[in-house]
Amino acid sequence: MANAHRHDGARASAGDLGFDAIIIGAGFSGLYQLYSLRERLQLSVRVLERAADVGGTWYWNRYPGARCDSESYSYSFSFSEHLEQEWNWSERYPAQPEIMRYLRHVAERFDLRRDIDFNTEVVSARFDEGRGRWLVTTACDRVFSATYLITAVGCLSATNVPTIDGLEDFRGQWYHTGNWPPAGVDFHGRRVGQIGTGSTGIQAAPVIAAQAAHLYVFQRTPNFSIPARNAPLAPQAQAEIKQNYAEIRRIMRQSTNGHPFLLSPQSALEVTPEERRARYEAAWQHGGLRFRATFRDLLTDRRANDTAADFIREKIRDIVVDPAIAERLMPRDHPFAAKRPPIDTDYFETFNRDNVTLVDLRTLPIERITPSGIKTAGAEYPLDIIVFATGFDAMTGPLLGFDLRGRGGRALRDVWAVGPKTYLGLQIAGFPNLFTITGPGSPSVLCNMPVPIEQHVEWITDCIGFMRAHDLAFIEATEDAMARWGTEVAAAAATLLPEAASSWYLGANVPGKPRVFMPYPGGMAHYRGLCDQVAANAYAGFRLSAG
Ligand code: N01
Repeated sequence: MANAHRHDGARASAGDLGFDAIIIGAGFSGLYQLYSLRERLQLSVRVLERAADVGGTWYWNRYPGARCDSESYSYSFSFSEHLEQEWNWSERYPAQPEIMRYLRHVAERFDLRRDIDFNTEVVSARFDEGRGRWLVTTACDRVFSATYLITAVGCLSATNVPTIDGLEDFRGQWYHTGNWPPAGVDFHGRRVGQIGTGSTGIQAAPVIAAQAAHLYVFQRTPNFSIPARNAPLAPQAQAEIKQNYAEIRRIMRQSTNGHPFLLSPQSALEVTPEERRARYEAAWQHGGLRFRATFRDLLTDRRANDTAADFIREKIRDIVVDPAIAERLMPRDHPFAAKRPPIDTDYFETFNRDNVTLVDLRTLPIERITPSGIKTAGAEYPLDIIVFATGFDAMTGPLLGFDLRGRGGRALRDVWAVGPKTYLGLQIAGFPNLFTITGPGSPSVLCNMPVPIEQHVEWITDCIGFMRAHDLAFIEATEDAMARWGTEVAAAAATLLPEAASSWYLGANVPGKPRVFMPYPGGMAHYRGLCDQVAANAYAGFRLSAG
């Protein structure tokens, strides 16, 4: 507790541990926010983290095949040139253990651990109007107080285990991919049922199939997927990346999604069919999320999108030997990339294996889980292990997972009863001095995550620096600004994105969750410009007061 009471101690009461800032979460965002507030503003900061180590989502998502879909060198911090130059990524896409090594390295290199409490789950945070401070309580009844509360809880950290009758009677083991046992799971000789074919399921299935006696993939919605084409990063490639980092980062900051490539300026409809096919083929061979950038209008024009969707369906038909299985794997109910597009290593190929069965839940849904397996409307599948690759209560789930209360004791759960409302995804009216890193209403999950994370952390740090320089005690989004921003997010979503009816972007994957398009789809570069303008304009849309 070396830093306790260093600054705001006088305002902390005897019964709590007082800091300038409390950060909840020690993933990418919590680590960088800690570093920024401590090193740039010399604040006293405490990070509260429920896991036993740093890592955030990567700590929990240890499932077989877990690997980042962003290219490794771009899925990294840009704030330290030394860090960039000293760290070597071994593969094109980093696997979960490598990302954990990286984040541990960051924590040690910048001496961050001394300000983090691990195994510390926040159960409530409320704004004490009398003292003008946040009071944060943990599961072990420790109470912290702080001037600023910053949530760094991630967008995909609240797991979604669907309610299926009979799960409690299942005699085998079951796991959710987002809360995977640290010791791993041995699938050898086991009959495994995997529910879910999102990015996670698409990564996990080939790895599980390689070990299991038999894998049953329970698919409700077929998904588009592009080959990742993962490979080791040769020393020469690593050296080139390091030499060109400044330029790579420049492109990432200019891009729509924070990736190291730009969207093509051309429409899919303005080239000949031969040219279009050649472009898609080249992107397919190159692999990865870049496929989505082949033409500028894949997310805005249904006819353009159809050309990409047709191409991918054709590939599925080519790869999967049994035409009936291929047909069942072909997505037809949503445009390509309207749901977050997965990238894969041998996903469609997996269905050519003798020990893999595709169970199509669209025609014969799951009826219940029995003591010995899963029963659909068509058959009963005997299983030893069930893997839930069923995703997350995304974006709002992590913020509503503890009792968060602002002015007048108003609970965030009530304020967001019909869907999340924020200003810029950074603040909520009625919750002074609370900042939500990559909150709903910011580009967040539509991007290569370290980019929106760094942008938010730097904006928040500048904002707090401004407040302290001008003797301002409180900052709070106005209701007006929040309403205007909500309208702007909805307007920017007027693309093909909301057409994916079951998408977690809309909250549609969690029964009863309000259907609101949650991330801001206006582009990362554009959003950064808006945030900069707001700051330059003395934080227009926020109410700043001296207390
Ligand atoms: O979750 P998802 P995810 N019965 O919600 C199915 C990021 N990520 O964990 O589509 C049967 O996408 C559901 O079916 P449907 C990435 O942003 C990143 O895969 O709702 N099925 C769907 O198939 C990603 O988008 C990386 O009909 C049920 C699946 O479960 C996000 O995390 C890797 C069901 C859930 O798919 C979430 O991906 C992995 C039920 N009751 C993930 N309930 C990297 O970059 C749900 N499903 C490494």
